[in-house]
This record gives sequence, C-alpha cells and structure tokens, in this order.
Amino acid sequence: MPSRPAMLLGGLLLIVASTTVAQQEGQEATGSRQAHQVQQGRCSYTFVLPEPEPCPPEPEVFRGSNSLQRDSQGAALNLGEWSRQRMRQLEKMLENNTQWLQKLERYIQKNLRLELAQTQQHMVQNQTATMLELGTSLLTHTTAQTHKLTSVEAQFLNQTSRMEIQLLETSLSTNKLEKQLLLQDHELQRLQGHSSALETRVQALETQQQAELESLRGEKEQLRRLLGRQSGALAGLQSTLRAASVNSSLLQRQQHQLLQSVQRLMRIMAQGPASMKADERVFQDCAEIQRFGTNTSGIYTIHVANMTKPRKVFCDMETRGGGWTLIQRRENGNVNFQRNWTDYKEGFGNPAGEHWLGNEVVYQLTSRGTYSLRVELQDWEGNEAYTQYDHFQLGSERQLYRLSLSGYSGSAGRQNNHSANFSTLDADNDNCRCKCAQLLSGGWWFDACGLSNLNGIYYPVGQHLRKINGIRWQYFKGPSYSLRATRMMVRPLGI
Ligand SMILES: *[C@@H]1O[C@H](CO)[C@@H](O)[C@H](O)[C@H]1NC(C)=O
Ligand SMILES: *[C@@H]1O[C@H](CO)[C@@H](O)[C@H](O)[C@H]1NC(C)=O
Ligand SMILES: *[C@@H]1O[C@H](CO)[C@@H](O)[C@H](O)[C@H]1NC(C)=O
Ligand SMILES: *[C@@H]1O[C@H](CO)[C@@H](O)[C@H](O)[C@H]1NC(C)=O
Ligand SMILES: *[C@@H]1O[C@H](CO)[C@@H](O)[C@H](O)[C@H]1NC(C)=O
Ligand SMILES: *[C@@H]1O[C@H](CO)[C@@H](O)[C@H](O)[C@H]1NC(C)=O
Ligand SMILES: *[C@@H]1O[C@H](CO)[C@@H](O)[C@H](O)[C@H]1NC(C)=O
Ligand SMILES: *[C@@H]1O[C@H](CO)[C@@H](O)[C@H](O)[C@H]1NC(C)=O
Ligand SMILES: CC(=O)N[C@H]1CO[C@H](CO)[C@@H](O)[C@@H]1O
Repeated sequence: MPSRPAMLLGGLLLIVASTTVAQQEGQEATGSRQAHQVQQGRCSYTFVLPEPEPCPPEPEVFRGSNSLQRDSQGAALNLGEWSRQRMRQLEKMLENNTQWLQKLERYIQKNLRLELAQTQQHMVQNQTATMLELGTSLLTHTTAQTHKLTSVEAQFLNQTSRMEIQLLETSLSTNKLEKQLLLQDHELQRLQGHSSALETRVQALETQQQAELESLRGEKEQLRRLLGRQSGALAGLQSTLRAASVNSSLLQRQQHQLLQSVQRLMRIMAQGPASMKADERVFQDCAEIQRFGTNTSGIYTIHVANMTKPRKVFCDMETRGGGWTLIQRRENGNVNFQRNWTDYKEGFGNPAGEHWLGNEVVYQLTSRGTYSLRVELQDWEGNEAYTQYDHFQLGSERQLYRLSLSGYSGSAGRQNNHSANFSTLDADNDNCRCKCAQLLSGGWWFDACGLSNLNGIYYPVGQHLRKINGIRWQYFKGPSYSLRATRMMVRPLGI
C-alpha cells in the first residue's frame, strides 16, 4: 500500500501531467521538453517540464502552441503590452514552478530521508538477524566440533590407556619368562652336572670294554692260529685224496682198455655165422646189435629189461639205415592171426616168417625210450608203400596196450593219430557197440572200428578184393582191399 506522501505526490504528478499533455497537443513539432527522473527504491518518478520560449511567437502559432496563452486571451489586446504581460506572467509561472519544484524537492527529500531511515533500520535489523543467525549457527558448529574433539580425545585417551595396559601385561609376561629362563638355566646346570657324572661312568665302561675286546682279540688270534693248523692238515688230506683219485682214474683207464680189447675180440668172432654172434652178448634191441658192429639182417636174441625170458627177433639192418626190430610180419597166410588176448600179449609165430612179437615186450621196449614205427605194405600188383611215425608207444596191459602215435610221414597215408585200446576176440576195448575184433577178425587197436587192421584174415590172390575182414590199410588201397604182405618194425628215434 502506498503511503500518504506518496499519494500526495501522485496527485501532484497528475496535475503536471495534464498541463504537459495540453502543451503537447498544441505544439508537436517545436515543443522541446525536459524529463527528470527520480529513482526511489522500487518506485521511479518522472517529471516532464516545458521550457520557456525566448522569441515572441506569431499570433497563429501562438494560438496553437500554448494552452496557457488561450486561458489569458482576454488581456491580449495590444501586442507590446501583451508581450510584457506575458513575460511577467511567464516569470511568475516560472517562479511558481520553481517554488513548486523546491516544495517538491523538499517534500521528496523529506520523504526520501524517512524511507532511507526506514530502510536503514530494516537493513540493520536484517543484518543483526542474519548476524544472530550466523552466530547461532557458528555456535552450534563450534559445539559440534568441540563434541567431536572431546570424543576423539576420549578415544585417544582410551587407546593410550589400553596400550598402557597392554604394555603392563607384556612387561609382566616378560618378567615371568625371565623367571622361567632362570629356572631352566638352573635345570641345565643340574643336568650338566649329571651328564658329566655319566660321562665319567661311560669312560670307565669303555675302558672296561676295550680291555675285554683286547682279551677277545687275543682269543681270536689263537683261534686263527688253530684254524691255520687245521687247514694245513686239510690240505695234506686233499693232496692224498688227489693222489688216490689219480690212482682210481688210472684203474678206470685200464678197465676201458680191457673192454676195448674184449670188443675187438668179439668183432673178430663176428666174422663167423650170423646166428652165433648175437648169443655172446646181451642186447636190448636190433639197434644195439647194429651198434655193436653187425650189419646183416637176420634172427637175433634180445634181452628186454623186465622180461624174464630172452626173445628171438628178426633184425632188419638194411632198410633206411637198419637197426629195425620187427614186431609183425604177414607174407603168406601160414600163421593164424585169429587169437585171444594172451596170445597177442605173449606173441606168436616165427620171427623168420609170419609172427606177432607180443604186446608185452613191445610195451617194455617202447617205455624205455622214444621209439619210431615203420609200417611197410605190399599189394598184389607189386606196389610198395610205407608209413612212419616218429613217436610210437604202447601202454601197459592195465592200460589195454593203448596205442599212441605222432609225427607221421610216408607214402602209404596216415592211418590215424588217435590213441586206441587193443582189442581181441575175447577182449572188446573198442569204442563200438559191436565187437570189432570178432567182426573184422584178428587183434588190433580197433576204434569203432577204424581204417586199418593188419592182423586180419590172409586172403590169397584172387580173393583179396571186397574183404572187410582182410588185411586192410584204407589210405593205401581202400577199405576192402586185402594186402599181400606187411611188416611192422621199431627202432629208437634218431638213427
Ligand atoms: C533481509 O534481507 C534478505 C535479503 O537480503 C531478505 O530476503 C529478507 O526478507 C530481509 N528481511 C527483512 C526482515 O527485511
Ligand atoms: C574404551 O572403549 C571401549 C569401546 O570402544 C570400551 O568398551 C572401554 O570401556 C573403553 N575403555 C575406557 C578405559 O574408557
Ligand atoms: C697209488 O698206487 C701206487 C701203486 O700203483 C701205490 O704205491 C700208492 O700207494 C697208491 N696211492 C694211494 C694214495 O693209494
Ligand atoms: C657191413 O659191414 C662191413 C664191414 O664191417 C661192410 O663191408 C659192409 O658193407 C656193411 N654192410 C652193410 C649193409 O652196411
Ligand atoms: C621194471 O622192473 C623194475 C623192478 O622190478 C620196476 O621198478 C619197473 O617199474 C619195471 N618197469 C616196467 C616198465 O615195468
Ligand atoms: C588162448 O588161446 C590159446 C591157444 O591159442 C589157449 O591155449 C589158451 O588157453 C587161450 N587162453 C584163454 C584165456 O582163452
Ligand atoms: C590228430 O588229428 C587231429 C585231426 O584229425 C588233429 O587235430 C590233431 O592235432 C592230431 N593230433 C596229433 C597229436 O597229431
Ligand atoms: C581205453 O580204455 C580205457 C580204460 O577202459 C578208457 O578209459 C579209454 O577211454 C579207452 N581209450 C579209447 C581210445 O577208447
Ligand atoms: C503569478 C501566479 O500565477 N501566481 C499564482 C501561483 O500559485 C498560487 C497558488 O497556486 C496562486 O494563487 C497564484 O495566483
């Protein structure tokens, strides 16, 4: 709300404004004005004052230029008078105006002073208030800072006190440790005393032991001397022994020489008939007879170990190096091969002709070393063939004179490699429900009933075909061809 002096000033301004507006309307082109502006805080006052004209104006121009001139129209009859009057008038107006202005000035100054004072007061108040505020805030700040400082101080004090406490504790513990160290020192000194005592004892023991060792060494030395004496005696004994052995080897050499001379004598005797020479000595088989120096095939006597009686055998000294002992021969049908178990065990026939040497003697012979078997065959057309097995062996009678063969070679074809038991008319040991020995005749290693039987019935020429119970060797002439002649013979492997 504007104050009272302000309102007064406002009314004054209105009046002035109206006069200036009238002047402006009358004279627009020539009217020069003066504008005064007074700034007071938020408010600004503008005074527009007309300037007095120096020269006497034209009547027409007069009328239109100033409204105040129109107000005093009645007095203007004479131009000179009028101008003087006018001058006076104008002066008064000027005086009035200046008075007005002065009044205004004074008023304004008064007002201004008042407002200034007021504003100064306000400012002072405001400043004091702000100062107060600032002061209070400063106070609060300082109090907070002092609080913080005190707390920090307290913490510092707390820390230092704690450190002091710790220091105290550590010093206490070091004291304790020192005490313990002292105690240990004492203990150590005590122990050292003990150990020195022990050392003296140990030294005493050592000296004792050294003395004992010395005595032991002496004993050892004595023993060594004894041993040396004994070894000398032993060496003497050994030398006598060596002399004795030389004497015995001398004897052996003499024996050998004797034996050689005897053999020479025997060989000289061997110049006589073949039947005579073998009877002079004991031979195991034909190979031994051959090794003795005989190379003529014929009948010889052998003494197979574990056989009570000597046996006459036919020795083949020519075939493939000789030394063969015949165990079977067929050539003319003169001997019956339809025989029982005992006959086949003991053997039958004549070694010079058809015969079966005997299962027992063959078992005894082949159980003493490795023997080979050679089978020689001859058909009715004059063809010959053979089959040889490197390993041939018969089992004992309890094992039914079981056959075992391996290492086949030859031209007549392999019979078989199986191990079959021996069967006769009265001993059926084959793998057949039938009785092969009765069916096919003869004694043989039948195996249900097998592909061969060299002990079958001898059929003369013309009757030899389509005979399953004849003398068969299937790989050579088929299953029903009866052969003309056969030989089975053995000798140790490696000749
Ligand atoms: C004091 O001055 C500040 C700014 O200068 C203004 O905002 C405030 O209103 C004033 N206070 C008074 C009481 O005049
Ligand atoms: C030190 O401060 C801890 C907590 O920070 C307090 O438990 C303890 O009592 C204080 N000690 C002292 C001596 O003021
Ligand atoms: C060795 O034999 C000879 C005679 O041949 C005999 O004088 C000597 O005493 C024998 N030696 C021994 C150690 O038997
Ligand atoms: C048998 O030996 C004699 C001499 O000891 C020799 O002349 C002969 O050729 C030999 N016969 C055979 C078949 O080896
Ligand atoms: C041969 O006879 C001896 C003693 O009588 C015996 O120990 C051995 O087993 C016999 N050998 C055979 C193959 O029968
Ligand atoms: C076996 O046959 C022979 C004749 O060849 C006879 O003397 C013997 O008693 C027979 N043995 C048995 C056990 O039949
Ligand atoms: C026997 O013959 C069979 C084949 O018929 C073969 O597999 C086996 O190895 C032979 N055995 C021997 C010992 O030759
Ligand atoms: C031979 O006879 C024995 C005893 O009876 C038997 O165990 C074996 O199997 C026979 N061997 C053959 C090949 O038949
Ligand atoms: C000469 C003149 O005009 N004087 C006037 C000045 O103002 C006062 C008051 O307004 C008047 O009364 C005078 O006549």
